[in-house]
Amino acid sequence: MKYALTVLLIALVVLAACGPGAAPTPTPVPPTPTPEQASQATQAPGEEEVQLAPELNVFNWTDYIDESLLEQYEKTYGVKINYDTYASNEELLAKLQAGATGYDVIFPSDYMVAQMIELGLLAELNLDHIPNFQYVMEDFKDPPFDPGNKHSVPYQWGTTGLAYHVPTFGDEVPDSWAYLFEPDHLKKYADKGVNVLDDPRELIGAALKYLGYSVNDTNKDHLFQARDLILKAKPYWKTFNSSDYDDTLLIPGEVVLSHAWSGDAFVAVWETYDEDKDEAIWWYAIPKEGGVKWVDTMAIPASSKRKRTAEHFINFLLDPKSQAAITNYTYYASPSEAAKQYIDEEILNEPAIYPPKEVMDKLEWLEPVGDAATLYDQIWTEIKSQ
Ligand code: SPD
Repeated sequence: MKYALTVLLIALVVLAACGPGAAPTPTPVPPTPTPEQASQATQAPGEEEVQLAPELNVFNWTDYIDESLLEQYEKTYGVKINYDTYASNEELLAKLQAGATGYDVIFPSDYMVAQMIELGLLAELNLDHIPNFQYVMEDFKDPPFDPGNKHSVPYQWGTTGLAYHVPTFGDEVPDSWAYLFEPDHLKKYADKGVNVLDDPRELIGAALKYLGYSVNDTNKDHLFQARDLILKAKPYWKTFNSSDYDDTLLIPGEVVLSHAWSGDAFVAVWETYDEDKDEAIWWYAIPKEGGVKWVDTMAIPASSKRKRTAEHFINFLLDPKSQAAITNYTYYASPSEAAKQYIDEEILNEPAIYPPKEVMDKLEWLEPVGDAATLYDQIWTEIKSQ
């Protein structure tokens, strides 16, 4: 009984303390500043003042920028760039879907932009914050994969074809996907090494194109034919590599033929050029059946907390001089018209880098394949596991 009375007394005291007259005065807690609010306003001479975050996390394809640009940005604007790389669109998507929330600027390709928009993974851009967009060629504005450039602006573009070791092929130009898929061709040089891109849409797309279908085909029978073609050729291939094949396979001569993106192929062309004989050791061919043309873009993940700084950095990379520096380093083509004046003449005039219209017309952009994506995934798993 004594115990019950004590409990009652304590309860009454507590209730009284919580009553309206005794409410504790809350101490005001200031809202946590976003990284941009926490920063200082920064500007370069002649530029509008912008509130920039102290750091920016950038996630790009491997070997896809002249890194002196990163230093230049850091020095001019006082923003530290944390730079990380990936080797395929699928790797980028998997990271974002697994909940990686730290990235502020990413570089998805055309079809992946559409896929990411649908999944709600991209932030909307304010193009007023990206004035260098005005220099982008009309052909690269308002693309079907992102109408109105609401979520992306172009970074660099190129084609996919075959890089080949000229001394091995002599006068023969491997100008057909048959060189990558037909055992009769492969038998002649497979012992010297053949590499294919470790990229599902690119490899399945090339096989589809060789079979006379679209690189975006979703027909099950056609896709199984492409799978069978790949599985027959696979024993002749040495490597699946799309991250550093130019430096580790082409330049040191570890392979003599490679499924390749134009710029990576030209890194090998220029790095191995025989100055004395004025002869190329590596060259690049776009197969006569056609294939893939692509554009990689700059976008901001929906989860970014530094959107204004990300737009500022994207604008910096779209500056005509930055674009030219990137092209002069990567050998990929720039979508910036105004960059042309700063791009090396030999790059600008190289038809294998800036192909003429009749070649471009034979190539297709990769597009999202909708529900067939699951079938592409299954086929890719089968290809990689056999
Ligand atoms: N080393 C940089 C390669 C970037 C290539 N992106 C190509 C995407 C084509 N689907």
